[in-house]
Amino acid sequence: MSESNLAERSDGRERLVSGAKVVAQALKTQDVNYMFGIVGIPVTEIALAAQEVGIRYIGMRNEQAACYAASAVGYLTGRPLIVIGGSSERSQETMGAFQEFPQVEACRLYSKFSARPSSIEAIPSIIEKAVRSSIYGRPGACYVDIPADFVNLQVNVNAIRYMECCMPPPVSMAESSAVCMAASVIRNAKQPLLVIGKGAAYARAEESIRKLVEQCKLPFLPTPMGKGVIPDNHPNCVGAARSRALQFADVIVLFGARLNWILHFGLPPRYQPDVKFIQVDICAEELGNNVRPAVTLLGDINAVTKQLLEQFDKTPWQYPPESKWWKILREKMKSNEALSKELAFKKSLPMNYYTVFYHIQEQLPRDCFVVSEGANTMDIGRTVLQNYLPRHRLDAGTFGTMGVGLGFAIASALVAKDRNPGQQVICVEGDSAFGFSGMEVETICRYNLPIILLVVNNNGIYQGFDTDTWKEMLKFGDATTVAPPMCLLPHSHYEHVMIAFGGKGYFVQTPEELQKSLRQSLADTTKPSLINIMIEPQATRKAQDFHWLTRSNM
Ligand SMILES: Cc1ncc(C[n+]2csc(CCOP(=O)(O)OP(=O)(O)O)c2C)c(N)n1
Ligand SMILES: [Mg+2]
Repeated sequence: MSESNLAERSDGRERLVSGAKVVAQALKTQDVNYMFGIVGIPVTEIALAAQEVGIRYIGMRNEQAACYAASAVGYLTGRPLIVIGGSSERSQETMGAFQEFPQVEACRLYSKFSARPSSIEAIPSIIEKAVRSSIYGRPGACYVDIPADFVNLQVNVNAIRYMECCMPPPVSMAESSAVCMAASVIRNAKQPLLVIGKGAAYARAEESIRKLVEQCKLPFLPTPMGKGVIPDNHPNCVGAARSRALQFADVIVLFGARLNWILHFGLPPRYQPDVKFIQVDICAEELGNNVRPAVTLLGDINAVTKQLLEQFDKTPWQYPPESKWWKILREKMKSNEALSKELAFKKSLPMNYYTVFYHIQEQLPRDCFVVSEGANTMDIGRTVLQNYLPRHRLDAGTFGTMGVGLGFAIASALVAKDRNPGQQVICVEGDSAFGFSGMEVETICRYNLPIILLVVNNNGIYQGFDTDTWKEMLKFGDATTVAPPMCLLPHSHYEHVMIAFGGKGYFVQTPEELQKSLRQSLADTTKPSLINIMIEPQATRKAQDFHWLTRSNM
């Protein structure tokens, strides 16, 4: 029966349902619990319908930030990002309809699944496919296109068949001969290292990996978002000797960590030319990428780690704690930590990055979420700020995308509110990074989320000018021709953005002011706050062993 026939029969005898309601109900049935967006024609009704079926709707100020927030909820809850786009009416296609664009084709490049349901009746199955595709295998975003005319079109309720919630992703395990081989390579290692990546965090492999580390007494190194899978203060964590550990290890086991730029592609001079990599990954295409691995273990990281543990249960083995390797790593950690402390304790003003992070770390609640973005701000912050729980650090990650921070913080705060009330979110932003999604401060205030924003303000991107230098510079010409491209307006009062929407704002220039404002912000859980921390505009990170290959200034 054609849709127009069904619509004509809306005479009260038939129970009708709109396309918007079908979308909402189909999402709810697939266990989608949060929706982020901005409404407008034609999608307003979808947001309303979502609220009606019990999905939490969070209105954001920018679609980008909405996507970042939804992707962070996906990381935290295991229900990755499904993008729903309202598109033009089908009958106007190719005619130049309002906002007409080939969205399904455009999204195909960026998503695992991109489709437009052919009818309202097809919506539930397309949404089930999108949700299933997003969580099976390597997780990733999916796109569902909803033509404008579907939103308000009514169809007979009985014509809609909601798909049951898709099954959780099937758990795959590695081939047993490969597991034996991996165990043997580890046993024969002289300078072993485990690298714990974001994949391990997503796979919730914390218990099994910790068991492996402790049972075999192996050193481990977390990647930025692998931090917290095992606490940073665990005695086997060699995070403070990162370059040394990567450079001299002879066997490296990668748990859900890609050999991309963050791990310097697995290539010399950052690694030994004959280093043996053991890759544990959910994604087959990742195995053997950039290097020829000694062993590949394809499967769910938690399940595969348990397989490895079985080997070491059968024939127990420990890496000797008094080895030369441990001595090298411990010495390097000690000297690096001493260097950071020395910088942190410098009394000069304006403060440097290390001083700022040292004081933040002193007060950081152990169970808080730490969100961060920026260049120096994120890189240095990561080395000082500790994570004690898995999936509690969210940063700009592999893509180094600035603008993610506030969306990530909003997502973390919502999940915290639902699962663990009272848990706080600390969002450490460079002043440039903050600017990308700064208007989301209004969103934070509107939903009164327990977020403390810390803007580490050096008046620029990597570096900036102080007020006097800025003024001097302007004597030489118009800012568009003389201002260095990294410079932002000096002495900006970002805290007023928070005050504008009813939150608390602080402007701090000394360690004492920082301590005090942070203490107050942490204590006042009734309001979000923003602390604008002025630092030395020319401050940088300490000298790196491998500066030329550190693409940290994305
Ligand atoms: C979307 C996007 N645009 C631009 C960049 C280039 N970029 C890299 S870091 C950065 C900002 C760094 O400045 P800030 O956040 O103030 O941190 P700082 O290094 O000054 O501490 C920018 C703009 C990027 N990574 N992503
Ligand atoms: Mg900056």
